[in-house]
Amino acid sequence: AELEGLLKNAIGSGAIEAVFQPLVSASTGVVTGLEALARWKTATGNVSPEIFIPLAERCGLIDALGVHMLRTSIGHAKSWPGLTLSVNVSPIQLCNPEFAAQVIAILQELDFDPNRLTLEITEGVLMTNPDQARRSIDQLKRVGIKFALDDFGCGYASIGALRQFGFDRMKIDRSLVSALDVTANGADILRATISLATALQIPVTAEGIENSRQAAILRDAGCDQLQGYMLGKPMSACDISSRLREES
Ligand code: G
Ligand code: G
Ligand code: MN
Ligand code: NA
Repeated sequence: AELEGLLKNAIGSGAIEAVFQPLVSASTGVVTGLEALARWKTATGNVSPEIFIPLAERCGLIDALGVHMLRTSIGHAKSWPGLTLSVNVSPIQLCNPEFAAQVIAILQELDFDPNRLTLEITEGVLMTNPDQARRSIDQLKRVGIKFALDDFGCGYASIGALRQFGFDRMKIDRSLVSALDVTANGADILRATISLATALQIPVTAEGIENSRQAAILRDAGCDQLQGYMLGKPMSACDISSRLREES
């Protein structure tokens, strides 16, 4: 309960910040997009998003947190022209009938091209409230916003859901990528998964790339985009700007 009050204040006061992790072209190594990730720094240390995101979902603060993350990350992304911005969206937000209108209003207010925005969602919502999820997704896709199915391969997400909900991209969960280092058939599972998505003409991002062997396997298996500590850790907006200057 105490943490709940602190979280409410943190959202209101801007103490929750966005860091950004590079999304890199598998063929050229160039940064083509950024994923915003929420960070909460307190006087006594950082609180992990694995703690405060579920807390926000439980105590009714996730809508406010989500709006805050969209606003701040779009504010930064405006100074990175040509790059896409990916923002994680909680299933609870997607089930809020007001969500789509809120997102569209924020884009207009901040004058940000909807075609540059990707919303990342995990599959849970597609099972629990498919009708509202579909309404939100359809409304946002109509204005040009893209959708990525996050953490693919670690839950119940099906290739069918990718198509039914009109996902523009699939993100392979990092647990499948790290399995490459320990299991012999890990690469076969990944290749099969990626080729199914590719058959549906859905491009694939691999998450959690930590070494060049993983990068090579996933590139050769057909991923067009890679993400992970090897290609760039989540960084402050300022550090992203320096990295982009170095590359250009
Ligand atoms: O940044 P990190 O890898 O520690 O994130 C842990 C989890 O928190 C991931 O599942 C990530 O998707 C989630 N997460 C991080 N930032 C946000 C956010 O702004 N909104 C939502 N809904 N989830 C987030
Ligand atoms: O659920 P989602 O995919 O949004 O989670 C992103 C989380 O994954 C972030 O918290 C980020 O810090 C973490 N992450 C990103 N790249 C790597 C990586 O290469 N290795 C590991 N272990 N975690 C990563
Ligand atoms: Mn994500
Ligand atoms: Na993930």
